Amino acid sequence: KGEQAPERITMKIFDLAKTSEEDLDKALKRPSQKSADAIMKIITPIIDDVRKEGDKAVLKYTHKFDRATSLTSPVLKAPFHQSLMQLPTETIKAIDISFENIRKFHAAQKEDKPLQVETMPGVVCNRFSRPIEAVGLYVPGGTAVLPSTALMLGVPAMVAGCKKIVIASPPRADGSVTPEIVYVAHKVGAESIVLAGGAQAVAAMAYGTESVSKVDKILGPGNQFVTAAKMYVSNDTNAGVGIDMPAGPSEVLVVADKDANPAFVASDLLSQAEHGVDSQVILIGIDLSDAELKAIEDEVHRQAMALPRVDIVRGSIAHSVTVLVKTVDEAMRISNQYAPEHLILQIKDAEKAVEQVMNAGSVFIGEWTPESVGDYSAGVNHSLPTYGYAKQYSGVNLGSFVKHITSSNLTAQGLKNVGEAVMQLAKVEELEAHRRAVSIRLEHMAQR
Ligand code: HSO
Ligand code: ZN
Repeated sequence: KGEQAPERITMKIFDLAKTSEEDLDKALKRPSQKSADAIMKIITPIIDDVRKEGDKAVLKYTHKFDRATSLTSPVLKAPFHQSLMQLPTETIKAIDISFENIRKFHAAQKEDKPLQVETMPGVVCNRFSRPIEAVGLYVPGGTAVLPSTALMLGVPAMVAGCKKIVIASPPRADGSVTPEIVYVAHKVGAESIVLAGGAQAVAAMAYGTESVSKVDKILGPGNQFVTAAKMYVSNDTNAGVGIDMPAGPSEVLVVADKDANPAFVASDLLSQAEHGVDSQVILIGIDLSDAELKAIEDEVHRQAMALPRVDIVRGSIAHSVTVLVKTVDEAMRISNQYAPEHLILQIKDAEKAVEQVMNAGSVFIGEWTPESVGDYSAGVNHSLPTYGYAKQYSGVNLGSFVKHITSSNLTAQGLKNVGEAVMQLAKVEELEAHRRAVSIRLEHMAQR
């Protein structure tokens, strides 16, 4: 009796022409998450505990959840000792190249001069930006260490000029931090590394503890507990902390036509599928013959079987789908409806199709642009809206680390020009003091 052949790793297929709008919606639904209530019940006591007990509570949870029982302080303060960032030269080189590309792209997003508009003669409106003073960057641990996330959050924070950069990441069981993360923290000028993960890390940065600095904004992806904790603290006016966006499992949507290389297409699908069992990957095939579709499917199975994380891939492929369409327009309509975190266009005239992109976190154009280049080194950010939030959120960018402040500056003539409108509206709203703040000045002018 021979060994049983492994179950084929393949995505469910839907033909747009034979699928109702409703069934398509169902097929493209993201895998459901644990109920928000259940998660809140778990994290609320943890957050309360950290707020009241500070370091002691943070350590307690780190000992428990990360099994780092030898840890005696939840914080590593800069300057970080050289011995904590010992890395092979090729790793240093890779981080340095990526750092520089990410720095360049985010530095170009700086608005070097304030925006100024004279809306009426003598009425000048300005907008300028200032860095958020203290930011907390959450770098997930979990099934993979992600120093690239430290780069994607730390570099723009540094470029924006944030005074205090705090990085939080769950420690390894021996209580140490991954040297790659320490090296990135050092490069971006981080003030400290909080050796904690989950809701306890978020709470520590939101409220501050004896040794963890309180921050003004918390950014970064994380599991459902981290996301829920970010939501919780951002709703607590006592914390006075902002967040970037709700984060969900990673996802990619690949649009491929007849000319696409099946091996490339499969490799892109799998590079997202390996993130976690809750990840989702979507293939939209444009006008593919049975043989062309089969070539992609064969590649998905063959390449998946050779991956170290094949078990995770099995999980994510189980709720991933292929949708067959006839035209680019159909493909783009579905993509916009799905609003993928990553959109890969492996089609002829890919650049032209970009004009039709309405909802997506980041787009990868043409066959030589795998998503991995954006995950690590091209310069674009990989901290992106998932779960359909690309409909209303941008990915992390320089703007995520600054506030925009407006100012107005009127001359006497300017106040004469706009004053009447102000007084009228103040009257409508029955706010007499507002009206008088203008009239008192106009009268003063008339008396001179
Ligand atoms: N694709 C992930 C980011 C990442 N990939 C980190 C590798 N490391 C979510 O956008
Ligand atoms: Zn990735």
